[in-house]
Amino acid sequence: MDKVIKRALISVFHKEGLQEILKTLNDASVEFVSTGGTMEYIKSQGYPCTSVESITSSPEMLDGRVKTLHPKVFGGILAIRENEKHQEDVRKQALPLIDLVIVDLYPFEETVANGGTPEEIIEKIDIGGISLIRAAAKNYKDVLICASRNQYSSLIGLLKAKNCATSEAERRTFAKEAFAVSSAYDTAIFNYFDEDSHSHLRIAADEQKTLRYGENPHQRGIFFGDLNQVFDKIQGKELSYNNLQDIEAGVNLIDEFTAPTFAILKHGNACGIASRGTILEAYIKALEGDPISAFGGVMISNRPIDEETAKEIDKLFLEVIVAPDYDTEALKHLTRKQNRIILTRKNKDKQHWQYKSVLNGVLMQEYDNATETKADMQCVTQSTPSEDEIDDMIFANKVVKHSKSNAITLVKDSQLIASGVGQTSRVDSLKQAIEKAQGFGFDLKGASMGSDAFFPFPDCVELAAKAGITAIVQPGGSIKDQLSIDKANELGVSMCLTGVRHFKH
Ligand code: 93A
Repeated sequence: MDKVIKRALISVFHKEGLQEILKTLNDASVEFVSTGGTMEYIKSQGYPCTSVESITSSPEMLDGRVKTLHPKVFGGILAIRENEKHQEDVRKQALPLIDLVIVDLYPFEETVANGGTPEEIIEKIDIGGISLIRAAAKNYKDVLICASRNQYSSLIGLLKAKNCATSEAERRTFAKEAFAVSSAYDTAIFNYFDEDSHSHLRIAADEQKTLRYGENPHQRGIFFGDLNQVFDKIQGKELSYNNLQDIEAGVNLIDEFTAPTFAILKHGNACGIASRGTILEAYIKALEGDPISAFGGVMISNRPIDEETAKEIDKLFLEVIVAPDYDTEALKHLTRKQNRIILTRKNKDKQHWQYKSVLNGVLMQEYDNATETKADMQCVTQSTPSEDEIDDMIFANKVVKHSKSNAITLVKDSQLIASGVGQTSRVDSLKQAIEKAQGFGFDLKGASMGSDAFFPFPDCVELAAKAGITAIVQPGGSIKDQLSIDKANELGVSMCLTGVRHFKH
């Protein structure tokens, strides 16, 4: 049933844009309650307005740091209308029920961007406003929240539609937006306080190393940073620009796995990776995934390399090997070729942010630290995956996360049997993967498949089933998810959705 707004609490930093909202509310006889500056503005527009101070019987204090932070205000927002106990408190404490909260927060980000002093910036951390937003959004069953002036036009539309009456679903949508505002606001504050952690860029500038060249010999390349913090180099030629990129991709990938796991990378993508009881078996299975691409690759192990494994690795031409340690006997084999770069990984610490230059600027984002486990595999098909298939789906999902988009991975028995990466269409990635797997003689019957993003059409499911794949993991989230689910049901394939997309470019 729709609820009608009777009282609105308005506390906004930017006053402009409120006129139509005030008129609409006033026409519906809504009472205005407001903080100092906002109240002055409302009155200047010719509307009556109750001050928050008169409700709380407490003056605004500490230069405005405390305006709305009072039980009378928050009680009036948080009280559940249908709860007898709450209503008893409302009566006892004479809480004025508030049905609509409109807030526009102190402009924290703008103050930082405009080069405000530390004092000015700190004063622009809104406390009361953010609490009003969260309280009203929490009690969306009774209260409508408008958490930013960016929402004024949708608010006007909503208020006008039913003469200031709103449904629970409408209030929930505004509550969702409100939490988006409050979380982005706090993230901006976090980023400001976290500023120091970007100082590694400056530190890195002190540790600067000219590389032989960039991605290609005609491009110059420099590395800013201190590799000695990360690796001990046992031997080998200078690390190249491309080696560094592949090693970065490799260590991020291998850190997803706890069982003995070996990965071989080319151009930032795994061409082979497997988990097994021993690192020797893992290496053999990783190589089997694509013995052709492995040539000249970057190899990463999450276990020390023993002599038997080193003997096998030594048969191959490889650029770089990274492992937590090497047995003395193993090194005798590995160091036979002097150019081979052998690194011991000594520090797994990863910075919080990653950077990329674009359009004469720098893009910065947090690393993709989301790793889905069994609990995240939501089965959406009639057919449910076996325990082995679930393990393989988790494995496929981890590898696809570290493969370039669009990416598809095919996994069987904790071994990558093929992937399709860097394609402009997902179905092409799948075709590539199937063709590769079959080309290397793999039987895809019973294989599991991972996809870094949802399927826009059911064609991938159809192709996968035709090739023998029996379990598929993908994030879901397409408006056409159901088409893929229906197709999986029709063809007897199990499908799990994780809800987490893993694009990588
Ligand atoms: O300093 S605050 O965090 N303390 C509060 O109790 C409080 N309540 C609302 N700032 C507070 N506000 C903010 O004041 C609102 O988010 C809004 O941006 C501003 C409106 O103040 P005025 O109506 O006095 O211009």
